[in-house]
Amino acid sequence: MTQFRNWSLFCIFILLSLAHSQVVIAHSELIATLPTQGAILTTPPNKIRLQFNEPLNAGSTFVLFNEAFQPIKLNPLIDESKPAILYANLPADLHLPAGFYTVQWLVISQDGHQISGSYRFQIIGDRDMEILAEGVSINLPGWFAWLMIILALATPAIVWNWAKNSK
Ligand SMILES: [Cu+2]
Repeated sequence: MTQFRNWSLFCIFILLSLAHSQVVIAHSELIATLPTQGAILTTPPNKIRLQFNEPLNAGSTFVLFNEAFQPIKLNPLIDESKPAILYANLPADLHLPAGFYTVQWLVISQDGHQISGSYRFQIIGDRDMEILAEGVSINLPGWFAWLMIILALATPAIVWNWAKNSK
C-alpha cells in the first residue's frame, strides 16, 4: 500500500510540474483590438473585436460598458475559423450615444487560467462635432502637443530599457 501511495504522489508531482511549465508558456495575450485602445470614433462601431495570441477556450467573453458603467447587452463569440479572436456584432438599431466606453475582457487561456483586462475608446457624437467645429472644446496649449511628441519618441527607449533591465 505504501508503495502504491508513493507512486501516486510521484504521479501527482509529475502532473503538477507539467502544469507549472504550461503556466509559463500558455497565457493568452491581447495583441490587437477593434476599435483600438483610445480610439476616438465619430460614428459608433458596428463590431467589437479582440485578437489574442492563441486560440481561446470556451467561457472567454467581454463586456462593453458605457460611460455610467452600465453593461451593454452583446453576445461575444469566439470566431469559429480564427479561435484566437473574440468578437461581438453591434446591432444596427443599437444607438450608442457619445461618451467613453470600456471593454472589459476575461478569457480562458490554453492552460485553463483566466486572464482579464480592459481598454477604452470614445465615441464623439453630433454635439461634440459641433463643439469641435466651433473650436471651443479642444483648445490644447502648444506645450501639450510637444509633450505628446516627446512621449511618443521616448516610449520605445523606455520600453527597450525596461526590457533590458527585466532580463
Ligand atoms: Cu496560467
